[in-house]
Amino acid sequence: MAEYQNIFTQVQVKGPPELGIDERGVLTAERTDATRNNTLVGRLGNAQLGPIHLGMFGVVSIYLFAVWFMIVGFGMLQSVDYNFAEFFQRLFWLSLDPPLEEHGLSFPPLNEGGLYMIASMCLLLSVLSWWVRSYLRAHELGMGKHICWAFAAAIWLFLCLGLFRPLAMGSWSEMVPYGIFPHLDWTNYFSLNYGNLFYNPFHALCIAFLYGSALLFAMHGATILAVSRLGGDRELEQIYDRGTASERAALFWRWTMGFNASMEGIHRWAWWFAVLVPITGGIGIILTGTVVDDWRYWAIEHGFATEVPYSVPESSLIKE
Ligand code: 07D
Repeated sequence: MAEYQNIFTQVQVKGPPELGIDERGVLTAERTDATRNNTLVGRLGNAQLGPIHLGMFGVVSIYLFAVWFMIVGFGMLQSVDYNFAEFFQRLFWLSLDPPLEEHGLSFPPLNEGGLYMIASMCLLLSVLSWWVRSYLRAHELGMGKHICWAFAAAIWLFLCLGLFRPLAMGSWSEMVPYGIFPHLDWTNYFSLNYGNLFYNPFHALCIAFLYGSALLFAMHGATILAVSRLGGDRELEQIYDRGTASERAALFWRWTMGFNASMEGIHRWAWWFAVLVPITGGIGIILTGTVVDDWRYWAIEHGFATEVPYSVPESSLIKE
């Protein structure tokens, strides 16, 4: 059998399904027992689909997500007078909107944001249930909890946008509308309303970590692929017994930039960069409208922006 395999040459072994461990011997009942093999899926990852573990939190999460989805759908349908043709035609423009400003933090009538609030509670509980599920599944497998803490960082940003900032601003109307283009418009409006979010240093940090994550991912992915011919994709073995793959990969980076991350450390770099995207983002959102009303003026006050927006040559100025 070929030793070196890649996405194009991969040998897909088909045998009895691998059902996974069950250390406590009680939980297999909560997993589906149906498994399938799919060659196409096998080209992208593991060819075996399933078994999937649902458990109580999985069921709760999927159920509440479906309720959120249905409420948003019905809200949108109502906004076009239950006309299905118009619903599909204008789907990307439709939305279920947060309560009106006058309701502050009280519970509004159903058609003035009440429905939106019920949907939001379902979404929140659904996301939290999924988090618990990610924790419990990792625990069951004796894994570290890195995935669920990273997910928690994303939930932090989600909560900053939908719960903490609206609470701090004293109004549920600050929440984000559910709709494709309306949420984009909300984002744009948010930036314009608070003096251009680009001047918010936490938005800047958030972007730096986002782009940094992409760069690290590309560097790491490319490095491992480049040495997989020498077994570099067996990352664990390479950590405790650095073979020629790891040595070369490390040397490549020392040659090109004088420094190399370790085989283990690169994953910590990646984890922190990714996790810092929503952490810094959430801080930036919470500060907006609460501590800082206009980020551009804030930047001028703190000496890293000037009154004149752009430095343009005299000759290009339009003369009256
Ligand atoms: C949103 C939270 C976690 C999500 C969870 C999921 C479900 C439901 C539903 C599938 C993503 C729960 C929900 C399961 C799903 C279905 C049906 C994570 C989220 C738990 N920006 N900007 C960022 C750039 C500008 C603005 C972040 C770039 C303009 C606002 C990021 C540019 C304006 C906010 C980023 C740019 C503006 C942001 C998001 C360039 C006006 C935020 C990071 C090049 C358009 C958010 C501090 C992320 C933030 C945010 C990038 C420009 C406004 C780094 C590259 C100037 C209002 N912007 N932005 O991971 O954190 O989000 O800001 O122009 O709130 Mg920005």
